[in-house]
Amino acid sequence: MNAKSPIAKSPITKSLSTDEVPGYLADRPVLRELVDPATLTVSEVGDGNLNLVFVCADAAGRRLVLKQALPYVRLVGPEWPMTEERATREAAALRAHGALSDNVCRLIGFDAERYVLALEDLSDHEVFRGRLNAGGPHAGVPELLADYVADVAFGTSFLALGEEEFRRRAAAAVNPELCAITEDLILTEPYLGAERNSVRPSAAAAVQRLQADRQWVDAAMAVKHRFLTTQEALLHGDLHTGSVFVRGSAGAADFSVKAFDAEFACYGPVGFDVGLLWANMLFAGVRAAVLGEPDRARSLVETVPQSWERFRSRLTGHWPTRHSPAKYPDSYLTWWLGRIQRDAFGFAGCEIARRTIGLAKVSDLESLDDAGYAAVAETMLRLSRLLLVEQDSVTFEQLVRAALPG
Ligand code: SR1
Ligand code: MG
Repeated sequence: MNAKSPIAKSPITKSLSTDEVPGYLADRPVLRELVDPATLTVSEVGDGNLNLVFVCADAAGRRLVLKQALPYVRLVGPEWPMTEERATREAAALRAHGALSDNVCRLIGFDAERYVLALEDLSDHEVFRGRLNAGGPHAGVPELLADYVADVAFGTSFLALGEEEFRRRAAAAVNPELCAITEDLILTEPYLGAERNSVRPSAAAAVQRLQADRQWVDAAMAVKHRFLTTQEALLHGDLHTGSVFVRGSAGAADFSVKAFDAEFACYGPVGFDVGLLWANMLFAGVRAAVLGEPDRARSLVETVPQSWERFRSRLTGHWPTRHSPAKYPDSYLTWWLGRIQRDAFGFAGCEIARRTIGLAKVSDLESLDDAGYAAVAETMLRLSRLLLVEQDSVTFEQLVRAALPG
């Protein structure tokens, strides 16, 4: 080999095309047992912000999903490069979470060279945000997501693993590039200003007022500090309603709730996952109120206290199984729950700000006409201030009242 021109592996992984997927599966013994590459129909359905997603179905009706990390952020394009190692981190998180909860998409395999995850097909599910925007049922979904967050919060913490194993797992799960997206988009730009921010004219004055409000900005910076300095458990890291598949309704035999898209997974404060979920349920509730559905709005907003009660009870249920009971008295659980609740209020306030002002907005708000947009944005920005500035004292009653004025 010529020392001056070594045969180097291309730094850019080759992206799969729909035409290449059958051949890709045919080369992989485990996967070709699950779907027949010879009779495959493949469609690329990725509508998220980052990746390629292929749904593969064979003539016998068997299905499999492949998700490939692109070397850039799909939402923006190749001018925003992004490590494909995020797929490796997602695979590790899905494996860890799947061992602790049924409410997460099942990982079937992972190709670490091409950054391709093979995932269970959930085509008979729908994205929760889409269902909420269409006025569909939500009962039981936040509760199962609260169970999921509690199960992984406990199961990946030092309380379940013991301190040494916990530190090993936390070190193995570092996800700096994806955390940087969160730190910028959710925890910096809405407050300090950024070119990527945008709102319609009707919300511009309210945003200017907030960005000049030191209490709001400083509270957000304190929340950012929590994200950067806290390692409680292996978070999902992006638990909004667009990261959840649902099928059927609570009580029905086919009811199913599965979190997916875990590439933002990292060790962090448990309140981050709880808070993102709350912020996105509040968007759904405030939207319903503005669209003239007061009962549905109340029911959606009340999922915030209800999911907290479910989370509290589920975490408390795990408590007797902790690794070293003598080292952690019951008072520790009481303190931790209080800390998680305060964190969740703060992160909810930040997620609301980001989804209203920053990059990667939500269809709950963006699909509304100007009058609807103005009304929802106004309430959501008020909620963001309440959750951030009053993070340590706000009650669920006050939050519900603020979300449903009048
Ligand atoms: C550039 S990625 C933008 C957003 O998409 C993901 O779903 C995360 O929420 C991230 O912040
Ligand atoms: Mg996503």
